[in-house]
Amino acid sequence: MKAMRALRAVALAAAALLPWVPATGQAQEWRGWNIHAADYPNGRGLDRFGELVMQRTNNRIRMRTYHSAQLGQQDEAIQQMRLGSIDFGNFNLSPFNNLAPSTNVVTLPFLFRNVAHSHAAIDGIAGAEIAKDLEAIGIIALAWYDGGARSVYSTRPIRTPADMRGLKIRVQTSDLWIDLMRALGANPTPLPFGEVFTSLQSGVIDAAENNYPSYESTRHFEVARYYTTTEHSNVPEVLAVSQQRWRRASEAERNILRDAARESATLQRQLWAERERVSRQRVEAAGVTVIELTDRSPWSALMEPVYAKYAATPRLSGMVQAIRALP
Ligand code: GTR
Repeated sequence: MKAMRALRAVALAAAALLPWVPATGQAQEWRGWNIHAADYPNGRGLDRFGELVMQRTNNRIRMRTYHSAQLGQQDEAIQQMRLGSIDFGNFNLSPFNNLAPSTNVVTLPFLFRNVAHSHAAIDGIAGAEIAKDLEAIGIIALAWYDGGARSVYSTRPIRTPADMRGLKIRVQTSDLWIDLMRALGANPTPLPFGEVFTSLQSGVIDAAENNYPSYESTRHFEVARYYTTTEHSNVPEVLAVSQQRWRRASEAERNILRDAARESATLQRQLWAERERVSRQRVEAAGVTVIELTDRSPWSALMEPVYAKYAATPRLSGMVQAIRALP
């Protein structure tokens, strides 16, 4: 009897410890989050990441990505990653703005000169700082996806900053985004991505802002027929795993995860460039009016307060300077 009880106690103690034991031999199931459809460049990147990890761990880590926001909207998914109930995912960096200070820097309007400049920043100095801030909130950044140039789209034509006055525009959940739109005279409303279509349709909002692929894949273009190439932000995206999983991974598994993430980012970036072209063609073919801006200086001139507020500390203003100094 005594022996049995002792055995049971040992078994219970072992079971309590189980989640913390590096599971070298036994298979694990990892759940991945994706806001977009499976055939979107980011969905293809995540699926590649999963395949590579499964192959290289001989299926010891089984990766399953839930596409199309099946596991919830972005802000919830970030919380779930922090708690460890979602194991990996691809996130835009703006929903981290209120949680991880350095992500504000790469959200700042008109910071990047072009795509190559944004890649140089996020693959270098900016990425290193952001990875530190994300780790502090329980998220391990492994690679950076292209987030594309974001522009304003609306139910009415927008040609100058004056046209933004009073415009009810959807933004991501981020104080920076609220201040950015206020600096343009607009009336920003934070809403989940999945609610933008119906909110445009019902008139809760008049406008939103995103890159061509998101504007097209969500069919927002059917209800907001004017796309103005403000290209006001080029905020990158992260491919990340939860710290809970990371802590338990062996060094060999971490290397596999890092390499697979980088390879998936290379694929995502290639597919991204192509998808931007295709999405633009699709919305134009569907009769959208694209308003091309050639001079964005009247827009960027209004952004001073946003820089003053969100790049205020020496660390963040130093990042801005270092990014600007990149060739
Ligand atoms: C997309 C991005 C999503 C999400 C969305 C949004 O460009 O890929 O992760 O952030 O924008 O505006 O909510």
